[in-house]
Amino acid sequence: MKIKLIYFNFPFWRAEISRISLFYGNIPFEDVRISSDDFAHVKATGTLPDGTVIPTKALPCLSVDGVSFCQTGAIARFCGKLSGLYPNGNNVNCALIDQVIDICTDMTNCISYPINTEGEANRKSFRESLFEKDGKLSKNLESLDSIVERQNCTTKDALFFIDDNLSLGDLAIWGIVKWLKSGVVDFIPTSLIDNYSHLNGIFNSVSKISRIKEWQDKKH
Ligand SMILES: N[C@@H](CCC(=O)N[C@@H](CS)C(=O)NCC(=O)O)C(=O)O
Repeated sequence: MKIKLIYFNFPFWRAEISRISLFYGNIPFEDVRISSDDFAHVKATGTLPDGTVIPTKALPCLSVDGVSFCQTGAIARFCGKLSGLYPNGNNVNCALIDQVIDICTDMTNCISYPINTEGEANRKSFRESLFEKDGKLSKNLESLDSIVERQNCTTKDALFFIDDNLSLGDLAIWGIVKWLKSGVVDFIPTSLIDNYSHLNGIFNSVSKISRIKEWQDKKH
């Protein structure tokens, strides 16, 4: 099977969940990182300059033996099935993981500036509204934190979302927490995520895994 994972050259969770899943599972893949010129070509034609189809003209995109598909969740599940990080046969655990990926997607979408939000002051007040008491980001973080808490893993040494084992659910949470801690999201304080102890528990457990450290040493 010839797998190409196409994204930009940065470690955002939408791509990292699948890149790391394949790396963790020792599944060979081409880690394609495109330039802004290549992305302009995608926007204009729906393909990369080498002809690879990008069906939604947005990334990530996975090409498997010449068949391309987009959407973070679909790609992550495909990669997770290959690498053993998405359950095979336990539909409840699959749905629990899907729920996490969908919340991470909602969170990512809610942070994007709405059309016509121009100027520093408007952008600042938009982003600040997200983490007020009932702001969209706060609500998503609270939901995710309580979902992890309900999984009842908090007394274990290492905190993983499903059955004491690493899964796509952990990689999604790790990626989102890393992003919010990194300071790259304008007007969202990096300390915000400190309020969510269960999410930090997962983040710390995943960060300690040697294969994850190896990936970061190589690629970040
Ligand atoms: N629904 C898609 C959204 C993908 C998306 O918005 N990707 C961003 C990069 S993180 C992108 O390609 N933005 C450029 C654009 O849409 O023009 C998913 O879940 O993967």
